[in-house]
Amino acid sequence: MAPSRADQRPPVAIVMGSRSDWPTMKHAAEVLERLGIAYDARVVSAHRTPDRMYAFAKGAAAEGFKVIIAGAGGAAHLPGMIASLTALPVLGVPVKSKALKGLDSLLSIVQMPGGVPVGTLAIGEAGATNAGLLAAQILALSDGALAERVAAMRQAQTDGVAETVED
Ligand code: RP5
Repeated sequence: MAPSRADQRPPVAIVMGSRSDWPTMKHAAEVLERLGIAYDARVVSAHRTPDRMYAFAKGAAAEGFKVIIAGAGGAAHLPGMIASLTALPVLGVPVKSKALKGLDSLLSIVQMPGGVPVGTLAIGEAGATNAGLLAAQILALSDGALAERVAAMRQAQTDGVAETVED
């Protein structure tokens, strides 16, 4: 769970409530790596390490982060609590929980009160992948070279969809 590149201040923070969330959240990291975007991945729990969560959220902008991807499962308060403490865009990933298959995570993250937004993605790996891509698209608004890499990735995805159903 080390930063992907040490040669620059990472613009993206990937935070998660538990190490058990990493198999899901690594899909966000993989997209960022493919696009050459540095990130920092940390375990920050709203419930088990609230002081760490507060310090991270309050200091995130000063650390140089531009976008925060926050994943959690169950009573998934981490993305919303971070969003309450920073003006950086927060993308929330509902991690698939054992008991309720992530529906609890989704509802905990998506039902924010008006005025404190969390951009909520799909449950599980697809949500993490899209969080990474959405973070890239946000950063690409002010980075033309990155915008070209994002466009190339999307085009490769389109090109990879066969129209026929047989090999
Ligand atoms: C949440 O509780 C975490 O985000 C994780 O999805 C879930 C279970 O955590 P562990 O008990 O596996 O550490 O806070």
